[in-house]
Amino acid sequence: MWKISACFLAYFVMKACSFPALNSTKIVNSLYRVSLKTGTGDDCSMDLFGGAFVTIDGMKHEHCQTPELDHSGDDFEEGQTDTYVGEALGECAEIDFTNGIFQFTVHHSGSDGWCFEEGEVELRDGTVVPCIANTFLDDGNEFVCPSFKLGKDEA
Ligand SMILES: [Ca+2]
Ligand SMILES: [Ca+2]
Repeated sequence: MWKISACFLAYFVMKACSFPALNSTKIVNSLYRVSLKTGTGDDCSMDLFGGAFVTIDGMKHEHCQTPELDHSGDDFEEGQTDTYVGEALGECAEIDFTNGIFQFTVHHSGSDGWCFEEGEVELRDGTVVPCIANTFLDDGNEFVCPSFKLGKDEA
């Protein structure tokens, strides 16, 4: 009998303790990954004088902007796909896109032009939004990549 009561007690203690823990584990559907592919050809790569960053617009008008994208290797070389995750995404790694994203925009900065061939963003819920660009960006040009996926249920 004593054993059963102790079990009940332990059960309720565990229940009581687990509630605050569950509440603090908020699932945020933020940006998980950005991948950008650089094309090949004249002036396609970028070095010191060119850069790129991404802005994202959510279905519920959420908005975020990454810092200038920079990973530990040499970014934006011809034919190379650069992938950015974690701290490289700045506030975009925190902002919650609850209903997914409406579009993302790839922005160029600086005076070294860049061949933006294709890109892809991935949210924490696994939604991947691909974008075929095949364009040349220079001097602050931008390219808008629409998302035709309304949500993971419709996919
Ligand atoms: Ca260039
Ligand atoms: Ca780098």
